[in-house]
Amino acid sequence: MSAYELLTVDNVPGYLASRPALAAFANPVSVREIGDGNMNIVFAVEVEGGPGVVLKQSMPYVRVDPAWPITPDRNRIEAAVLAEHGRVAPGLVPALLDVDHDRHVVALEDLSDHRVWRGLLNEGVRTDGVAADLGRYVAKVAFGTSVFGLGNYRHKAALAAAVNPELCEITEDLVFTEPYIEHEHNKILPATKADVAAYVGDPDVRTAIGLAKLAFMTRAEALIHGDLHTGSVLVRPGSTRAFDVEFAFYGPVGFDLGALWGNYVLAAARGFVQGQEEHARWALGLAEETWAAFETEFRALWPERVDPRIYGDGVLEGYLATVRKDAAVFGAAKAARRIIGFARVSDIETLPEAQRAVAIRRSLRAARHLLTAEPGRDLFDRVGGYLQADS
Ligand code: SR1
Ligand code: MG
Repeated sequence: MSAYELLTVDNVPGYLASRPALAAFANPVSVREIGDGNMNIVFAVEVEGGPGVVLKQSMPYVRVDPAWPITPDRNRIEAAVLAEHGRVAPGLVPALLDVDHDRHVVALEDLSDHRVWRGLLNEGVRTDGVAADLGRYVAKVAFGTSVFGLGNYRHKAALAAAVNPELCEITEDLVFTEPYIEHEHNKILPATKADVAAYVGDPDVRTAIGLAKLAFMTRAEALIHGDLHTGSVLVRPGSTRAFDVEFAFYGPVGFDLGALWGNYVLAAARGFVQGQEEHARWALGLAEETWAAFETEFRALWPERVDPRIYGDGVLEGYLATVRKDAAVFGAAKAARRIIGFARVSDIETLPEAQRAVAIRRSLRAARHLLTAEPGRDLFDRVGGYLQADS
């Protein structure tokens, strides 16, 4: 890989002037580094009298750990997936304004009037409609990029084009392996040592996680987002955008729903330990809200499937049941990795230590339930019970 220049606040104006598609932004009134994710650098560019632009650049390493090499090609994947998700789910991902394959930069529409959803959830803000928007987003992607929406040849071509082994390996390691072994990435509070040991040592948990990892690695259903936690969602009233699609690949649809479910569980765990019961209950209720919107949208798209000869209505029912079971299992895996392994979340990490320990203990019990229970309509009632009880 040849070396390339990284963007800085100082060189962004010159960079903008060098890109024909971005010339309108070449005289910014401000350039700010706003990236707070784990992987990339991000700049917000403000211009006089109109919307600005966001530049996101991938380095050949992980932003939060420069000793960890990783392909900057993730930026090409992000651009391709944004285009495809924008086609099947218009208005639910940021618009792509430019792609620079030499310097691994994507230019995205200015969404500075939006906020990252996780921050709002942490503040106890109620954001009506977002969970349902995301259910629709997952359904449109699940149908539109699948065999059902594309047919056999287009599905295979899309699958081949979206192979993303390095980013998938991060998920395979961080979500499905490291929390379940001794690993330097794991960080465990003294007060939760026994709880973590009970969770990761439970044979039923280990089997469910192993099978989930196999499903993640082999079940190429749709071009999923791949990292759809609440920090990957920008919101303002009336607008929801899923961003940061660099982990996208052809995988199981339940992984995206599970990512949301797992993060709703953590948001609710935070609310309950802080005594914000109403907010916590509302946060946990988002799980069925996302599911209902997903199911309704997927059912609405079903009549448009390319090949109804053998993909009859029984297949629809069976597939939806599979996706719901997957979402529960992946949701557990996604919640547990954030409280045992690398890449923690502010919902839990910003709690005082005593509350953090309680939230972790309860979340692990909730995760075990998600991993092992039948995912009936009472699934989150039971999860809510675990999030409020200490034994
Ligand atoms: C190297 S840190 C990787 C994590 O950050 C991203 O947000 C993903 O969640 C990934 O697991
Ligand atoms: Mg991200």
